[in-house]
Order: sequence, then structure tokens, then C-alpha cells
Amino acid sequence: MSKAKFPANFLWGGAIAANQVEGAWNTGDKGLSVADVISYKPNVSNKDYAKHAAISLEAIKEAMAETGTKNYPKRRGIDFYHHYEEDLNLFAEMGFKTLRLSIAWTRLFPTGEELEPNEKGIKFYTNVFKKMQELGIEPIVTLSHYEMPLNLSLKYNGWVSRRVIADFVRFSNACFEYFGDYVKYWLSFNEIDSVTRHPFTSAGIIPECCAPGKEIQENYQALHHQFVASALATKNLHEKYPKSQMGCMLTKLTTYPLTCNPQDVELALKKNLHNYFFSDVQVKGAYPELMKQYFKNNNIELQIEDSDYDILRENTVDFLTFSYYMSTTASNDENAERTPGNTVLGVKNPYLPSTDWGWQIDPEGLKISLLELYDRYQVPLMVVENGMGALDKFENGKVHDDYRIKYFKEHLKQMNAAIKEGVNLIGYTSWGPIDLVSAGTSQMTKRYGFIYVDADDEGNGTYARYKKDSFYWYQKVIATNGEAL
Ligand code: BGP
Repeated sequence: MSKAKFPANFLWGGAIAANQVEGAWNTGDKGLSVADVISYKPNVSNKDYAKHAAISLEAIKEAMAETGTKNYPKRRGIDFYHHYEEDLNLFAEMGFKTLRLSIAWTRLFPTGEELEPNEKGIKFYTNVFKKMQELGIEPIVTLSHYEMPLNLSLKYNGWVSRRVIADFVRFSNACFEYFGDYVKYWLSFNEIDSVTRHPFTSAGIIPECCAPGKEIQENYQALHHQFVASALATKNLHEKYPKSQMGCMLTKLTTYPLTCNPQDVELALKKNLHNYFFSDVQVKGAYPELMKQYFKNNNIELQIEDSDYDILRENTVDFLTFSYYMSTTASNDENAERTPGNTVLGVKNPYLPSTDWGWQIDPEGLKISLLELYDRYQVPLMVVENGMGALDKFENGKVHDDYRIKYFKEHLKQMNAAIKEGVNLIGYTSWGPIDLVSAGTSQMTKRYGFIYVDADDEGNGTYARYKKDSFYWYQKVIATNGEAL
């Protein structure tokens, strides 16, 4: 393969989320978010995560009465709240052109229902954006990344209620008003498709509060409200800041048939079409016909107002972003070996190795995903999450993470191959450029970073930052615009 060549101005960087890094869960008048009540249970595998995340009212009550952070790792994160200058300096040292980060809704609107934003929250993010501007790091901001106000979840069963649209629009308007001069790229919902996999973290849905037997319908109802909210935010952004752009964010779950048995092919196709449903609505502005029929066939009746269709059609996103960690495989054979992965239980692909957490490593799948997405939508693409959760060995202030370098190298090469075949890819932000608390397992020791954070699963440690071998490797990749791959 000839030398890698990326477009000039390619946005190299990393991605973090407020609830996994900030900590300071009750500082600055911040309210409780859904992430703050997710407890850490040692040895919860990804396979059990969906169950674990389907929280009960009793568990929420217990969490609300608890004032500590020991059992609730997302309350402490990596204390980015107090370390942000140091961390941004480290990102700048790596040469980051961009950083994807999210704004905690509860720092601005502690219960989600206030009419005016909390000044302390505005101040914190203003400081962060000012520092980024100083360092020449372009922000990509996710408005909602698994951190909706817990109050909205308890009072209205989260996004199931239509009224939450107005709360979100007020929040997003405040973000545009206060941070619009610093931010050009916005994303509405992180992995919007995840409502159907982990409804609580993604949409504040508490299973006990759903109408009996209607959980699936209510998940899709919540999703519809998020679609409308995202479109309204897009509308407001375009009106106020015509040069700014809104993107959608999808978990790219590229699925292969395990065999060429047409039944397996059909199953894989259906899974892929379901994955595209979420981006179809946001990029093309309409519900796909097959999805409408799927709802009918499954007695899923959604409350959709006539004007919603116009809102969706008239306010499509400007670009599409996605997370890519692995591919999955589908089979009709009930006995086929299963493997866990990003809350998706797929069939084991015999051609692929796996990470310490059983996620199948498939760099070529990234290229396939890019080709498929670009061919389908013809809008600029960004890979906004990709990386390898691993058990790192920290010795004498160093981590020799050659496995991570290998993972990234192979993925970036495939990304470059897709660009050479014509895909308009404008940026790449690796997931967790600094170690952070895992979304799925709440572990600290599932590490993704180029930067090591001295903290363990129970929160013990100095929280000092150390550069891993991969730090210097990524620095070189960015400095050469990918040529040093
Ligand atoms: C995505 C989420 C991230 C992130 C990542 C890795 O689904 O958007 O928030 O954490 O997956 O998952 P995990 O933390 O479970 O390893």
C-alpha cells in the first residue's frame, strides 16, 4: 500500500463525554443525571450490561440517598472538572486539531426544568472552550451523551414524554447562545440508536414506569421525541449560526452473515437496515417505509404529530458521525457461539480476534462501514469514536501499549483506503484519548487512553496523568497528517 494520505485540514483528535470524565458530580450546583445513579458492580460483563442498565426505582432511590462516589464511578470520572487545563494541554501536545466533548445537561439545568441556565455551569464550559481556543483545538460538542437530568427521568419517564422536547430545546438554545462563538460542529444525541438497547442511560426510561407490555413501543416513542428534538435544535442552530453545523451520531453496527445461507444473509441485511433506520431519519428526513411497516407488524403505535414530519424533513443534519469498535455477525443457528460487544450480543466471527472484553477487532469493517455510509448518504462523515478497551500494565510511570498502537494503525490504514476510494471523511476522534470511566461497565480499568490515569475501579489512586507509548505514536501520526502510519 502506498503512503497514507489524508485531506489537508483533516480533523485529528479524540472524544470524551462529560459523565465519564468530569466527576465533580455535585459541584457548581450540578443536578443529578442518569449517569450519577449507575452503580459499579465488579465483574458485570458486557453481556449483562443491558440488564444492569435497566435500572429499578429502588436502585435509583438507593443511589440518591448515597452521597459518596465509591460505588458510583461516573460521579468521580477522572476529575476532568479540576484537571481540564492539564488534560487539554496534553491533547495539544499530541497535536490534536479537535476534541469531541459533551456538555452535562445537569450543569446548565440541574433538574432540566429551570427556565434559565445555571451560571456556574456556563462559566465552567466557557473556561473549557476558551482554553481550547487558545490551544487551537476545534470543539465538536455532543449535546446529549448519556447524561439527561435524573429529575426528567423520574418525573416523566425521560424521553417517553413529549414535554422533554421543550426542555431539551431550551438546553440546546442555551448552549448555542453561550458557546456558539466557540463551537462550529455540534452533535445532538450520542448513539441515538442506543435507546433500543439501554433505554435508561440513553433516554432516562425506567422499565417499571412504562405501560406494561409496551416497553418496546415506549422506547421507539422516546426515540421519536429525540428525532424531533434533534431536528428542532438543528433548525435553531442554522437560524442563529448559519455557519455552524449539526451532525447525527450513530453506533455503526456493521453485520455480516455467518454463512452464505440466504437465511443468514437476510438476517444480516435486516440488522443492517435497522441500523440505517436511525441515520435515515436524521440525514434523509423521513421514516423509511420498511420501518413503518415493521411498526405496524409489531403493534408499535407511535404518537406522531403531523407537523413532526415537516420538522424532520426540513431540518436534516449537515454531516454524519458514528462510533465504530467492531463488526458483528448474524446467524440463524441457535447454537452458534456468541460474543459480547458494545451491548450487542453477536455471533462469533471465526476470522476475527477479540479484545480483553470480547469485542471483535475488525479494521476492514471500518472501511466497509465508511463505503456503505458514504454511498448511502453522500454527506461528510466523521468517525467520532473508535478504540480498544484493554487491561494496561502500568510500571514505573510507563505503559507499553503496542496492542493499542496496532489496533489504531490497522483502523487508520483502512480509513485511509476508504478515503482513497472516494469517501468524504473529514475527521477522526479516537474514543477516550485519556483513560476514563467505561460507559458500559463503569470500570476504570477498561482503558482506552493514550494517557494513563492513576485510578482504579474503586476510585483509589493519585489521578496523576502519564503518557503511554501510544501517546508518542499518535503525536507522530498527527504531525505527519497520517503519513507516519
Ligand atoms: C460508546 C459510548 C461511549 C463509550 C464507548 C465504549 O457506546 O458512546 O460513551 O464509553 O461506547 O464503551 P465502553 O465504555 O462500555 O467500553
